[in-house]
Amino acid sequence: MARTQVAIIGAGPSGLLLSQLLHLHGIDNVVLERQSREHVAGRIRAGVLESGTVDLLLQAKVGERMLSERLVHDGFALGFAGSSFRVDLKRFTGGAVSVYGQTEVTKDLTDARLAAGAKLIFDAGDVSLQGFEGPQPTVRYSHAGRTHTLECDFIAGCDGYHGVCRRNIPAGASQSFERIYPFGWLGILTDVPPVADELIYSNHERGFALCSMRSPTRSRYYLQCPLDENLEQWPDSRFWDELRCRLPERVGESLITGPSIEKSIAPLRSFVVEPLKFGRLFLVGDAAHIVPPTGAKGLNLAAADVRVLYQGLVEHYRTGGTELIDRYSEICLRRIWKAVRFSWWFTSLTHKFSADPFNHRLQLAELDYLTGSNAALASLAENYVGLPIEDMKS
Ligand code: RFL
Ligand code: PHB
Repeated sequence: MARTQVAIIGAGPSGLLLSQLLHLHGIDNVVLERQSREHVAGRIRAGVLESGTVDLLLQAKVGERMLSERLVHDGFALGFAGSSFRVDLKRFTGGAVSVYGQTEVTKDLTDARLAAGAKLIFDAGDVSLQGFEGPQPTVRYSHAGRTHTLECDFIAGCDGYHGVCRRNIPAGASQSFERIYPFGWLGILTDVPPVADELIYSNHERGFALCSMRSPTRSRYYLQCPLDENLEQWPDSRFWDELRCRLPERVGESLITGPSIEKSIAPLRSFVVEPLKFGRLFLVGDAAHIVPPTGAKGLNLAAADVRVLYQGLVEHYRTGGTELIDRYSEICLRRIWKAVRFSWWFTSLTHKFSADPFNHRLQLAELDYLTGSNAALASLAENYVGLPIEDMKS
């Protein structure tokens, strides 16, 4: 039977980053991923990194390409009532965010792990967990037609919202909180220059739109759409017409269009499970919580969980202490709920929830208040760039 110190389920950003940080601290780990390497590399998701996430990637020694290719944004725009208002992140926080795709983060981490000879097993099927309530957990999985058992000290459930780890926590030992939004995001990726130098979050009576980017020549655009929509209903020409219509006129006029190279629909949800630790099983990232993408918090929250867990495990293997790993759930949940609140609020402010014009008027009033109040803008900016990293000592 094989043995490792930490068995990590899932090779998304949470699992790969945890694996890399543990490795740099001499802690042996194995990563089991259900999908192929190509599948994981092809997923287009997040685009905005908080500076705390950037720092953690640097600590993990995977930041070199990010530092040279990222776009540093010290502001973004809110579009509403036909015009556009710039939120000056630097003025209100002294900080900024980095635009660098999750695809690139995952690639940098995968390359680093494989170069270091990591035990990173793609196409691992039928992962199941045993014994994590006691001192000696095991993980079973199938790979290349054979069944394997891995003995370990701890299991990190980094397997996303649809993974198996969370479902292993016995009923009654955890509580989950969920809000499903009555719409999704239709996203396209396209090799045309972005419509503006910074992101634009646009509230429109036909629904929300977001202009984002991956580089000076690659744009990422999103439209709020009904949940039951399918991609065939959205040829590129319809997407561009609808996007142009939902942007402030001056912005829409300068939109450069081109063929999409990826198109997908994602549902929106808020979800939290409590606690995040059960015996020797830890839930990390999307396995434990989901936020709607409006605040760009999902990947950043996953990185924040990883920071707490790897430090706790390093402390444990150095001193035998369990103080930090015992408080993993409590420390992470404080940040998680604040991000859940912010993402819910930003979604509520910018999306169309009903045909009732009363709701739209309330949103416009709030946007008018927000953009006229330094206190409200400071609060938005502070949350957007990322709240301070938790003090783990108190
Ligand atoms: P992931 O990325 O879902 O990775 C989980 C991995 O586990 C594997 N897996 C299994 N492996 C083994 N056995 C099993 N039984 C398994 N079941 C699943 C999966 O194949 C996968 O490889 O979770 P992780 O690592 O926690 O990372 C979380 C982030 O991916 C997510 O929070 C972000 O993408 C959310 N998000 C954004 N976050 C940001 O911080 N900034 C953004 O700008 C941002 N934009 C977005 C987003 C998410 C979006 N979608 C598609 C929901 C934009 C969108 C459209
Ligand atoms: C993205 O570029 O994919 C992106 C940017 C900002 C968000 C969500 C997604 O809030």
